[in-house]
Amino acid sequence: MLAKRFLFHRSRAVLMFAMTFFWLVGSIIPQPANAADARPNVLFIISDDLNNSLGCYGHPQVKSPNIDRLAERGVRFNKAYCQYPLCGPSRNSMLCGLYPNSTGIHRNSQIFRQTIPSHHSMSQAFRLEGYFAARIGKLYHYNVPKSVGTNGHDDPGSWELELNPAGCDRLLEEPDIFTLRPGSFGGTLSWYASPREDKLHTDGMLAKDAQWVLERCARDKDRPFFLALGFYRPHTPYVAPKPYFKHYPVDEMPLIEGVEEDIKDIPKDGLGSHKKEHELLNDDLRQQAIQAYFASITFMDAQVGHVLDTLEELGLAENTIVVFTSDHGYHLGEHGLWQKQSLFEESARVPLIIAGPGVKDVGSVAETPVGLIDLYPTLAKICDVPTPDNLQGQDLSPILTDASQAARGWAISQVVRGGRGKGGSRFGYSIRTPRWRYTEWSNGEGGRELYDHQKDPLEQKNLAQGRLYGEIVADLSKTLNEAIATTFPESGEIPPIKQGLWAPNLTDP
Ligand SMILES: [Ca+2]
Ligand SMILES: [Ca+2]
Repeated sequence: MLAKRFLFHRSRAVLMFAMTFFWLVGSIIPQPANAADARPNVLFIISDDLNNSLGCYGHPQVKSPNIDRLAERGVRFNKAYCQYPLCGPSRNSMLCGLYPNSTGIHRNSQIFRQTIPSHHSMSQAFRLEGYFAARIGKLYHYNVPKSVGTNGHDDPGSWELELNPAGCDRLLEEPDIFTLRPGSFGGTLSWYASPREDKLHTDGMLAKDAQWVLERCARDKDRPFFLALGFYRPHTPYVAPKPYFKHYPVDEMPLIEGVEEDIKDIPKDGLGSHKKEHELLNDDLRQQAIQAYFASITFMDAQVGHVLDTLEELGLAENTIVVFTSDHGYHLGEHGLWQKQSLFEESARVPLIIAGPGVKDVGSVAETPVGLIDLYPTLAKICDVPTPDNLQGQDLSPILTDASQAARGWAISQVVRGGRGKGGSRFGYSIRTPRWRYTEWSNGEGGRELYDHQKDPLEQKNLAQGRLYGEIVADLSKTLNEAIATTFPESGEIPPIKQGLWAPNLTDP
């Protein structure tokens, strides 16, 4: 009861603070003389650690009716890729419109203000053009679940309003969560079917806060808004209300077969995201983990649904661009891997749907490879917002008019293996073209991988060593290395972390 009361008072306190803040901001910023700015609003929704296990992406089991209905009124990108399959580097890259080699952020718990402090982030560019920019939940990196309810590794310059809900999953239930590594919930496979209802969970509160902000935006149309919502599920711990687990009987959860044979042709760094603790899994635990991951997706989807309903009820849907995506994909046992940080399709690929103004090819599917890095130039283009000159993504708006249009023809993802210590860091890069995935570890010295998606969508057979494919490997290696060159800033140097530029640690409540 006490805990419940704490939750209630805490959320009330946050809302009251937010209301005061909202009012203050509104009174400081000069209002345009002529009311009603007609530029489109942006509702930017990102889910954390979500792979393409969604109904609209053809998953045979996962229920995601709300994201599916967004896809029906938008363009669904079937080959969208993150630039780095880890929260912090991916999000800094996406929100800066720069590759990780240009943000200088290759690890978690860092922010681009430590490397390129004067760069304008995406929402900052909108702010500078008079948009009201707000964030609810995780946009830049957060240590989940420890930093839930705090600002995480946020960039205050990106927003005018920041709300950090924390629900029962963070404040009450940790002692009940099953985890492979006792005491650890964020980096480790962990899950719990919660007896508490949606609205007490962080993502439920997040949807409520979003409705609250949208109601106020609908009342006062002087300024268009850029509202960014960062849902926490299905990131570990996979905590969701019990009813969502019932959709997914444990013994029907898909197990991956033939891993031992599959991994024989994969270079060592290709499997570098393997964690020792995953060896504790047996088939029963694997199926429980997958059940909880799927349940967390359906729970998050329901919260997205509440926000989309509100957008429609308030009459905002017509003039609001809605983006739905994730920061990277996720393994559920493919190649013996779990979670993220690999360069395989499951980890590099993300869902991406864009709906609303600027979308003319409604309900269609774009097959050309694109990246999260493309979102900044695309949204800025649709909303006529000027951007920094050094953005590295491409404008996808022609694809929103005609989904059969080709973009630049490839998307590139990277990871770093090894630490700062002995041996130093080793880079892995992977390029995805309409047909192929081609990967080089340490410029090829650490191995190469080639997969033919026309015949082998599960990337089972590494063709890079076969004589038959020598020419294709040479061609793709050339394309990859030309692509890598475009990921660096003009100086050619990865911007280093400068000490002292980012003092406050806002991550631990
Ligand atoms: Ca993530
Ligand atoms: Ca294989």
